Amino acid sequence: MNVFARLLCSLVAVAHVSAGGSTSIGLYHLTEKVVGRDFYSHFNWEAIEDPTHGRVNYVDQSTSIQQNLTQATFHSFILRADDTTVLDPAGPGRNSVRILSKRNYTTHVAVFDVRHMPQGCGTWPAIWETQITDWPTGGEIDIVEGVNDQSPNAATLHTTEGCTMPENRAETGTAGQNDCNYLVDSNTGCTVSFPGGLNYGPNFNANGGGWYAIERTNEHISVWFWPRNAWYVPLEVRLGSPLLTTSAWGVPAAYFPNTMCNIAKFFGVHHIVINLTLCGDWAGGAYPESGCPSTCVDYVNNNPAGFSGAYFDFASIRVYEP
Ligand SMILES: *[C@@H]1O[C@H](CO)[C@@H](O)[C@H](O)[C@H]1NC(C)=O
Ligand SMILES: *[C@@H]1O[C@H](CO)[C@@H](O)[C@H](O)[C@H]1NC(C)=O
Ligand SMILES: CC(=O)N[C@H]1CO[C@H](CO)[C@@H](O)[C@@H]1O
Repeated sequence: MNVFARLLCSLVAVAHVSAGGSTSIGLYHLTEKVVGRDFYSHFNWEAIEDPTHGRVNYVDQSTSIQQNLTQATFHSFILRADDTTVLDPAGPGRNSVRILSKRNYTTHVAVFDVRHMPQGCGTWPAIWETQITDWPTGGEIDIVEGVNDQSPNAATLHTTEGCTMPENRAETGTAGQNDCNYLVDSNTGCTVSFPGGLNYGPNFNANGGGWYAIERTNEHISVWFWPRNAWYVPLEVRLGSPLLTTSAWGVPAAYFPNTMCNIAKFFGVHHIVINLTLCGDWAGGAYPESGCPSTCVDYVNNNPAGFSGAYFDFASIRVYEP
């Protein structure tokens, strides 16, 4: 039996146990696989005003293709900021891309196989999920997010009032604020910093990236990260298996249980969003302490070459549903 067949057998065995016995060993099926050119049909390009006031100009799909801001091959999808243009300070910001999944999800697992993430002063990349309308009603789940190359990655929930996280919970990361209410401390959210040095920015990239995974159910929201060369990457994740359970994935980096937060109430029908903004509320606000030169907006305007590493390279996104 090859490794795949063995894996399927063990998953089927788990499914039988769960059907006969206790409730929550969820079995998920692959319902969406996004590789290379699939990104063009599975996502909408959002040429919108940056809601976080960044020094960016989000372009539409044809512009992004024409300017090489997105590029697809059989096994890769690149999404980048412009790295050739010196900007007119009075004109629009640096061209970049924000994409929104056409499909929507409630209970699901999503696995993001990322080879490279945007790096450089002023960058604020994010992979996240939200309801399209009425934010913060419907909630927001940030899976990958950071600014100005500052490690580590943080996973964060943002909600309306009434969703908080217990002090002690089963996660390997370090919790910051535990109130997810967007009105507390200027929308800090309930946030968890990931352990280890390979989950964000230049070190993530130098290591060949890795996998981020989210599981959302009505009982909990969990986020994991595995560096590219880690021995403990679950086989289903490494192989992109058509079936999986998260039961053997170990303690997540970030764990958000429903004990003090009615997840079904605070989180709506979500879409995946991938965006790359520059400066703005967070990256701009944190810029002076980042060790980066000049001011954020001046740096973005005048240093196109500083953005040559400001790109995502996705090997795949796989979404699984019950
Ligand atoms: C886009 O990339 C192609 C192939 O690498 C190149 O020939 C072309 O000049 C690039 N276009 C722009 C606008 O950079
Ligand atoms: C979610 O997607 C389904 C299937 O495409 C669609 O019928 C439904 O209207 C969507 N729901 C929301 C809230 O966007
Ligand atoms: C400009 C833009 O789309 N910004 C969004 C990028 O991602 C974060 C999530 O971490 C959102 O909060 C921003 O609104």
